[in-house]
Amino acid sequence: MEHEYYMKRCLQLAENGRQNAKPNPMVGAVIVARNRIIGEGYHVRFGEEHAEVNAFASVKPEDEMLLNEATIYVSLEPCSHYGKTPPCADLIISKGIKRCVCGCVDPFAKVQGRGIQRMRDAGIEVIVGVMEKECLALNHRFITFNAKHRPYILLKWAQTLNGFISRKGGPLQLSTPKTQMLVHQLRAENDAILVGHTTFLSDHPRLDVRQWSGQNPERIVLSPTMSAQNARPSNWTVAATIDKVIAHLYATKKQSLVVEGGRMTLQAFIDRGLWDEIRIETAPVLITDGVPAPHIPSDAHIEKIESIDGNQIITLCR
Ligand code: AOF
Ligand code: ZN
Repeated sequence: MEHEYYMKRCLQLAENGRQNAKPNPMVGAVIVARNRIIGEGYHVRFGEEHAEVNAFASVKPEDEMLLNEATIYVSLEPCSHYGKTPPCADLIISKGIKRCVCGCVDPFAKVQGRGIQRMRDAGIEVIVGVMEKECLALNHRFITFNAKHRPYILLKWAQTLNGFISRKGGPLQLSTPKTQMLVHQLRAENDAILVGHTTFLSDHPRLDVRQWSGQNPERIVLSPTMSAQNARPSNWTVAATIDKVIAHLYATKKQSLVVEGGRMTLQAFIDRGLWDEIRIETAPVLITDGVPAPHIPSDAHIEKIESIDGNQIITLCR
């Protein structure tokens, strides 16, 4: 319980890095001695100090003598490599810390348990996996990218109550102004976005973030026939197969991909098992005929159900 209490504080602190830490993970750290927090910090910005460094910097001079009886809580395993900053595991060892409680292992190839091992070798008691699910979820894009060597993939579609995603040959407005704005927020949070060429040609989607602040994701149209020259607007990426898209995104360090349709494209991702999350918006609308929604994969489970402006948003995970 005590561990969970302080780990919750780490998660709260980590959250402050949401805008600026990426592509690094959001990380929070708390130093505790004699049932009191004597230092805390988070990873503020990519390229700058890690959470642990900021936590140690916040310890008051009069509390420094408590470090050798202190526990440091970190939402992610302390790093063991020289990146833009020196290894946090070494810093923790040099400060004489007694115990380290980590939320989860860092799957980044240069770390992967080496930070934990290095602290154990130095005689520090290390506990791993406190609030692990929450710590992994906080950085789901970073974690998936490093653990699975591909971007985190979110499939999303909107459907009628009777399961159609569009009319045959005609538009169908299912999102509400608010859910539409949330789609723009989602785009701003992700690195790339993809549609199939039928959707691209019929809907002329902009797939930008005009209703939210932030950067547009890389926009990709999946097409076996289209060339980069006839893709308009021209700043889209054109790709012939799904595997090439995934390899391209991994090589260019894009940690996440949103697939916005249409049916064939979504189904192709599902059939290949290439998905981490599926978000379905169901509007209380009935039509008689249309394009049916993709099949929900059998290993999906319901993570969350929300109701926004009368539409139901169901999030599925595996
Ligand atoms: C930590 N604490 O607060 C964070 C960690 O290039 P660098 O030096 O910033 O290192 C980036 C890597 O360090 C990143 O990929 C991840 O493995 C780890 N992030 N580690 O000990 C932190 N943000
Ligand atoms: Zn570090």
